[in-house]
Amino acid sequence: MLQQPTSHKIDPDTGRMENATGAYRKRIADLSGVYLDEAAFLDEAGKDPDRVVYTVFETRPEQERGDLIFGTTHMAPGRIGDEYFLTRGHIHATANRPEAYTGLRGAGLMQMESPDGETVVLDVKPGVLVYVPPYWLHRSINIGSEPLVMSFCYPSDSGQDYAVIGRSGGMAKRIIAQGDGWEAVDNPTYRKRNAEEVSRIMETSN
Ligand code: S6P
Ligand code: ZN
Repeated sequence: MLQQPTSHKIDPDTGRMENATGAYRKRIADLSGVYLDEAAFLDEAGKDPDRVVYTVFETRPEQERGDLIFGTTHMAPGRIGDEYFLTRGHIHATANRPEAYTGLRGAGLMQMESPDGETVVLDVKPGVLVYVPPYWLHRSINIGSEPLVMSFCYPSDSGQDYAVIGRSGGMAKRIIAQGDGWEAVDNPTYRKRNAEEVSRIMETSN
């Protein structure tokens, strides 16, 4: 049976998307191990573990294949030590599935990493669409002083693999505050994926 076309008003201030089929929040306490400065993390988590770092509204379709999942991410401004608030980051579980993000409010970055460790960091801001190609790990970062709101859209059979980042000790770079701007510095806990790990990722495609 055919699905009916739908329309989804998005509030660029809050990221709220009408007619979403789901929503979830990530609080500071949910993000253990994501940030480099563990002492600063424990300090912030101790002050207010329920502080919301980001909220995702999404619409998941009825069809598991050949359809689109779309929604919004709203991320508060903030830092853990020198590191800006960020999403957990992942690669799509079926790794050759892409994604498109469009900035709606605020100033953000999309940090992308290829399986063999190349980093590309692109601005996400109102009027800018960032394309995350197949096979790239991705995470978004709020480098501004107001909320970052983005919309996203990706194939419904993508899935998310979060463990890939944990296994390599984080992503290759950390985005930290530097003067009035930001800087990408080497992540001291990063371990580059070996050839076998890279080919295992490349094989998770169909
Ligand atoms: C899913 C897509 C977004 C993120 C969201 C939160 O493929 O990239 O919906 O899930 O921005 O990020 P994360 O890394 O915590 O899932
Ligand atoms: Zn994704």
